[in-house]
Amino acid sequence: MILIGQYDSPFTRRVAIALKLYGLAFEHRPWSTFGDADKIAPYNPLRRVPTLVLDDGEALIESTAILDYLSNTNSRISKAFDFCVAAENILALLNSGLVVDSCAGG
Ligand SMILES: N[C@@H](CCC(=O)N[C@@H](CS)C(=O)NCC(=O)O)C(=O)O
Repeated sequence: MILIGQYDSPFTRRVAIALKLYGLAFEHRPWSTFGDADKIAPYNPLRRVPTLVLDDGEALIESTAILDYLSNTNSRISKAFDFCVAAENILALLNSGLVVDSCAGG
């Protein structure tokens, strides 16, 4: 796989982090959407990053869609991600005050 995009892009970073966590090997092409737009164009006509080029040549765009793809094709680790997302949602609910933590304050 080839990950196109510089790590100053938070969207590229989240894909790179997911690839690392999944233990997936990838080549990194730190191309800029400004200076390297012509290099990105053959893979993504929108010239945006991140773009993830799969081994069969198919190019995925939009970090959320890329993360979905990685999650769906790597089920063992995605369970850990699902757990983290669930934990984050619970914390967000507790922080919102909509749910009272019965353990808090004794
Ligand atoms: N919704 C997109 C956002 C990606 C994005 O905004 N990428 C910026 C770099 S951080 C980009 O490609 N900008 C160049 C452009 O839009 O032409 C995603 O999650 O992948």
